[in-house]
Amino acid sequence: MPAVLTIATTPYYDQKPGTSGLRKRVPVFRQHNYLENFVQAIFDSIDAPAGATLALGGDGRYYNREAIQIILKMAAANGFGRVLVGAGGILSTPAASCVIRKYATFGGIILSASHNPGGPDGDFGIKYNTANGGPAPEKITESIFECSRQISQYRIIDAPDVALDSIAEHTIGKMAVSVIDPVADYADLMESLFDFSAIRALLAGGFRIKFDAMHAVNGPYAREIFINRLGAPEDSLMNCTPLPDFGNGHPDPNLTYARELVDILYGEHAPDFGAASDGDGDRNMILGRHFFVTPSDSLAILTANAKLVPGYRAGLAGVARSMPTSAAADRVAKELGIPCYETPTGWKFFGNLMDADKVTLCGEESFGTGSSHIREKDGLWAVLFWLNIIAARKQSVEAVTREHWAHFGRNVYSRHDYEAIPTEAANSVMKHLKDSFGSLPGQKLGSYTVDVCDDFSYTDPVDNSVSTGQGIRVIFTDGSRIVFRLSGTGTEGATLRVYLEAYDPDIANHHLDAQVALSELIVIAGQLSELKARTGREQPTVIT
Ligand code: G16
Repeated sequence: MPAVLTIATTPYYDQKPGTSGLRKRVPVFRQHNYLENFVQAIFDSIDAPAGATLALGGDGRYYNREAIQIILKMAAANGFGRVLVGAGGILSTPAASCVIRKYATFGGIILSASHNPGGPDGDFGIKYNTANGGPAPEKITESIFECSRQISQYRIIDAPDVALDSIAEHTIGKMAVSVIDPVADYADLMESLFDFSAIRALLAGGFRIKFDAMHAVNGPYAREIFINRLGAPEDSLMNCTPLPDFGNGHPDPNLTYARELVDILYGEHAPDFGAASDGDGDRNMILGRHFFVTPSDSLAILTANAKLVPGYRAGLAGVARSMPTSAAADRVAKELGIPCYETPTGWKFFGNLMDADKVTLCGEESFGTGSSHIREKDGLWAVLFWLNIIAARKQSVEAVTREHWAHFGRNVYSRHDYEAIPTEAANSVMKHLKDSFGSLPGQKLGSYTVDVCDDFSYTDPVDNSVSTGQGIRVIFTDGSRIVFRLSGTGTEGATLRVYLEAYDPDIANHHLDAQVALSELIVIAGQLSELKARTGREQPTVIT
């Protein structure tokens, strides 16, 4: 039996999990004992019973394989009885959530920095998900952080690496390691929710799709679902070979970073439908021919059309969106007579609502949509949901969206990101805004009048936990909003996000480009925040 080693270590004081786990540059993770400290802090916090089962996998980015081996040996030394690990160390984030739930594991560790670039100088990340399949709630992430600050030793088994490339059973010490097919369970779950025969008929009838996996984890999942199970032709896929550095790309499915796909969908002879997903497969972008669907609208449209999808035909318990996400879904919920919840940014806030059967669908402006089938957002699920709607309605993406706006009005929406600005400059913008709270209400700014402004806080309706400081809202009397928030997922300086939303019921304006329709609010946001003067930035880095 290989020896269990107890290794002395000293804390790093920067292991505070952000919006979704600990994300740092690879060189940071490769510091002496850095990963080991954090993994031991997870094990010390979660109090798993001896013999418990853990799920483990990652998005295949640089350092994934090394990290998986370390975690396996540490899990064995910390008393786990079995680890289910995806072959090659691969599990997309939604597939990991699916595996945790299907096999009722105690929890899971997911290795990913999501949409952030990878490679030797790129980003790496690690997060812990609980037995419901969702990201650990704040009380666990805070306890992990506390443990990481006090750590003095970690446990690891002195054993050779496990062969991960084929499906097999192994052991490390007394612990079993089951190398599982990373795709099959997830693909089966998708097939159980959507009308695959209707989608197959749509594709066979000449409806052309293009799915861009951005050289990230969803490549093999897309191949199994679109090609093998739905019969799509091979040229429906692009960038579907996962690479540890994502082909030097930035695997974030938006109009800036998924440019190659956007150019195809806006080019001549464009396919009917385009979609992309991110590094770990949980985000999605939906495009029609020469048409972009904002994630906020996407949530609203899925909610309005859920009855067309077998898995949701019985109706929705409710819907939830993060605070900066537009209120388009609220209008649908009102018409359907179901509740709509507004949570802070971060998928972890939806978990309690789903576990308590208060909501079925959830979404965020940050290209995340999902449902209670798992406890993570789910990129391919959103793509299949759209294809199912199109197969049932026999309309284009654009026609579905325009009909939606004609019925509910349009919540014109955009997000402007100012990435990698100095932290002090970003904090000074936020402080300046908070200092103006007293004087803003009632002020007339162009054609808008400020109604209320606040720093969003949320009381979870299930466990009554309170989360404060979740973003500054300036809400106008007509319901239009500007939200200012600092990202919790960046790894360099600070990223300031400015979210802009204006409601327009008038169909005569629905053809307008969002930047044009929002131009007055964009100017007001600049004036209110003094952003240019305080950060020196003239333009956003990314507009979505
Ligand atoms: C994560 C969270 C999302 C959140 C997003 C953006 O996504 O899971 O809930 O909306 O970050 O967060 P922020 O605005 O703080 O950067 P992912 O895809 O990175 O895991």
